[in-house]
Amino acid sequence: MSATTIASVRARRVWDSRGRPTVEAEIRLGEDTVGRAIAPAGASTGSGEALDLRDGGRALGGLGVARAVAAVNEVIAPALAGLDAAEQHALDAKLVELDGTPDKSRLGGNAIVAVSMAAAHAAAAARGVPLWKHLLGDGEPLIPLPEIQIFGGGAHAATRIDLQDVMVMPVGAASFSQALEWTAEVYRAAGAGLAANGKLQGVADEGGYWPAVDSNEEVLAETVVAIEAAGFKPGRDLALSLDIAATQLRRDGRYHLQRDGKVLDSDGMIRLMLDWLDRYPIASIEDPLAEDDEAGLIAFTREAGKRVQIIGDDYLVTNADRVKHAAARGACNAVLVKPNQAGTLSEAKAALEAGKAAGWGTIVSARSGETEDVTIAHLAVGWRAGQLKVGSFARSERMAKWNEVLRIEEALGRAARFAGRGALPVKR
Ligand code: 2PG
Ligand code: MG
Repeated sequence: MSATTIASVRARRVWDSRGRPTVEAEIRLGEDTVGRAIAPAGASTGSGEALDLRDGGRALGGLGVARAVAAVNEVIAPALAGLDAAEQHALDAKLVELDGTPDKSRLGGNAIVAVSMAAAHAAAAARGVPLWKHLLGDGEPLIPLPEIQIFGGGAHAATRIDLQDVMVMPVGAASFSQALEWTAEVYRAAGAGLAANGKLQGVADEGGYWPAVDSNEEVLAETVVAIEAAGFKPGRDLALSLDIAATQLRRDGRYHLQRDGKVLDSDGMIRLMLDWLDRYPIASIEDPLAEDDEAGLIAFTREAGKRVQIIGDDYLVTNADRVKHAAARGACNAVLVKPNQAGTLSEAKAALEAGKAAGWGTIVSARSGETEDVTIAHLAVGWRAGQLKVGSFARSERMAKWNEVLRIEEALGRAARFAGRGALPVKR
């Protein structure tokens, strides 16, 4: 028995930021070392993601997690007892083997990811080091450039606007702490601007403003105005970043932009994005085309891949093989890394490493359904991702992550290296 031998594994039902049930896993090593983690949940999911196991039926809208909790307590727990929590690869391989399905639908991606992350926390606790340090190995920690939502739309705001995330990246900031301070000013200015025009309808799922605007483009303009109103230079200090989440817009092979009254084919979407790139200081675009529109993603990357970061989310679903395939074909130049899309930390890390090997940008990301769990803050630093996407600058399930990175940056002191603009795969 080593200090990192797993004594017990158990799960419980807890609740996420949308008030929906989710899985918390707890791993005990010896008497008093505990690692704990909670599964997040997406709303705009890619079809290739690991599947959450939900109970179905009428209660809780079918979203109950009794089966996923039972999968941990009855199947995973006995199989993991006695294994070494510090051997993440072996442990994750065991989880994959126990599940036995390609999409983790037997035990549930929610059950599996909670256990995989809890094991990492337990191993770090046993070593007496923070999780980021446990994950880092010999490398130098890297504080990520944040990507922070100002306006929320799409599946996170009843399609009030079609664009899902309109975000800022504080590319000119010298530290994470400064990046957050600048964002706070912009977030405030954006809210005040909307309220003054009678266009503020509250906040969307990730804490970004829910805007009552007449067109999608209006939120791009509003964001630029907010950056200026806060006293910053758009593009130089803070750049725009968009998650189009285009899979959600595609029906019958065409893209439906309801707010603009437009139905576009792939070329039309590409032309629209290129036009926005010409007229707005956009540093990053995620899912500009749908997950099944690979030809469109290749064409857009050919046109714009030298001037803007192009992130694959639904198309890549945190899968190393998909990243390699996309890199070989010239689709995208960055990968979003969501641990629960893959199901285990090892698989998520493999996707990130595949992105790095291709010279891509790598962004560790939260889901729209989140909790107080701050694992991703540590993954971003310890895996040297360079970028972190968490949602907006409001609601504590978001702020918990931003604040955790602040603590890490402070603890590192002079050794803290902020990735800043250099984290983008495109220098301009
Ligand atoms: C995304 C995420 C976060 P969801 O699309 O990148 O914004 O949303 O978790 O709903 O997939
Ligand atoms: Mg996305």
